[in-house]
This record gives sequence, structure tokens and C-alpha cells, in this order.
Amino acid sequence: MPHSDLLATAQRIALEAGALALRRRAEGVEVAASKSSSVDIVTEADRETEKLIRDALASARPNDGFFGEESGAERGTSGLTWIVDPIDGTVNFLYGIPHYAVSIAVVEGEPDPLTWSALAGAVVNPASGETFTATAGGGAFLNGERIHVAPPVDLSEALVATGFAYASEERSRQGRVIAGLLPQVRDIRRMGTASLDLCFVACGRTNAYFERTLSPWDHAAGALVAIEAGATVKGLGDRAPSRDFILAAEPKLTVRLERELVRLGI
Ligand code: LIP
Repeated sequence: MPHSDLLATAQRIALEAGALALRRRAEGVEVAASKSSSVDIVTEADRETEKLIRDALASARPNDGFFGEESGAERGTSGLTWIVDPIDGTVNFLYGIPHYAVSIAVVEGEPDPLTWSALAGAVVNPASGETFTATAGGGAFLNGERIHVAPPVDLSEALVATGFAYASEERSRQGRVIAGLLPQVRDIRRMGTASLDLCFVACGRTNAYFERTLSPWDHAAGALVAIEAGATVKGLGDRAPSRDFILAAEPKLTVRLERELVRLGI
């Protein structure tokens, strides 16, 4: 498998970090601070888990760069950068909803989702014991078993996952788009963790996922898992996924869903 050494590092550290997050959840979780809004929160567990990941990567891959949600970015000299969300689905984690993940990806090139090439990624949900992994050209796996997107379906039969911004004015607009889409699809799911939303498309638990205002660490690993499982993962038009927009689905459904989302004013 290509990049197997990078994947082994990502998976080992993500599992270790996931075990720490699970322990902290069991001990009780409190908000440490808020960020872009009063509901965009960070916990001490987020910070502690990212420190574990950052220290482990510095030891294993001292020449690589780092870009994490809680402690920022540091350039390396190797041309590789580790993109880290220590606890994706922070609100689920705070409330004790067992649907959150450690997301670790390694990319080549600038740490910019518009231009990077993802080489390997691991998404670990410690509460469920599920580990999603992928390498570029090597396929996607759930607990070591190969996974693939669901077969093509019409829009009317599609189970579509999405998420919403932390900013209330953006949420109003997103709500209007969902109101227009809901009558046209099988159903909507809002599960609260972008990395797992992408992995669920990869293993056929949903047919599609889209969201706006994601950070690079939210989708770096999950997007690679989805692509390696046969999904199209894209931005609007011919752009790459970014904060502006990300859509992941079986290729035929992607075209139909994007067209409808644009019509609804996504
Ligand atoms: C979350 C994403 C989720 C999105 C939330 C938030 P966080 O990331 O995983 O998909 O809808 O607004 O951005 O903040 O828990 O790392």
C-alpha cells in the first residue's frame, strides 16, 4: 500500500489520542473557552489531545509541518504537513453524544485545501471503536475492511447529511437551503462531526454530505477516505473543497445534488 508508513503513524497516534479523549469524556467535560461565537467552544480535552498528537508527531516526524485546530501551524522542511482536528464534533463530545472523532491527515504541498495533495488519513471515533483509514491510491477502510460508497440513487431516494455554521446569520441562510432540499430527498441527517460525515458517505451509511464554513482540519482526512471509497469530493463548480463549500457523494448523485443546491442558493 502506498504511504503505508505515514498511515501507520497517523493511525497509531489517532488511536492513542482517541483513548485519551474517551478517558476525559468519562471523567467529565467542561468548556474551557469560546472562539468564533459563544457556541463555538473548546474544552481542555481538545487542547490536551492536540498536545499529545503534536508531541507524538514531532517525535516521529520531526521535519514535517503541523496545522492543528487548537494550537495553530508550524512549517516543516520535508514538504509534508499534518492536518489535525484533535476532537472533531466538539459539541457532541461536550454533551456526551458518542459521535466525535480524532482526525489526522498528512498532505503534500502547501497546507491549503485548495492546493494540497492528501497522502494518508485516519479518522477514529473512540466511542464507537471505529477507525476509518485511507491512503492516496490505496483505498479506504473501516477497521481494516475495504469500504465503498453506496450505489447510485435518485435525489428523491438520497439520505443526505449536512452541518451548520456557528454564526447565526449563516445558519439562517443554511436553514432556508435545507427547507428547500428536504422535500426532494429521502431525508436529512445532521450528526455534528464533519470527518465522520465524510466517512459515512465512504461506507454507504449516507448517500451524500455537504456543508459550508468547514475548517481544513474538519475535512482533510475524511475527504481522502471518501475519495478512496469512490466518492466525488468537491467544491462548487470546478473548485476543490474548502471553507466555501464541500460536497461528497457517489459521482452521479454529486452532479444532481450540486445543481439543486445552487438553485436553492447554497
Ligand atoms: C464541527 C464540524 C461539523 C460542523 C460544526 C463544527 P468542530 O467541527 O465537525 O460538521 O457542522 O459546526 O464545525 O468545531 O467540532 O471541530
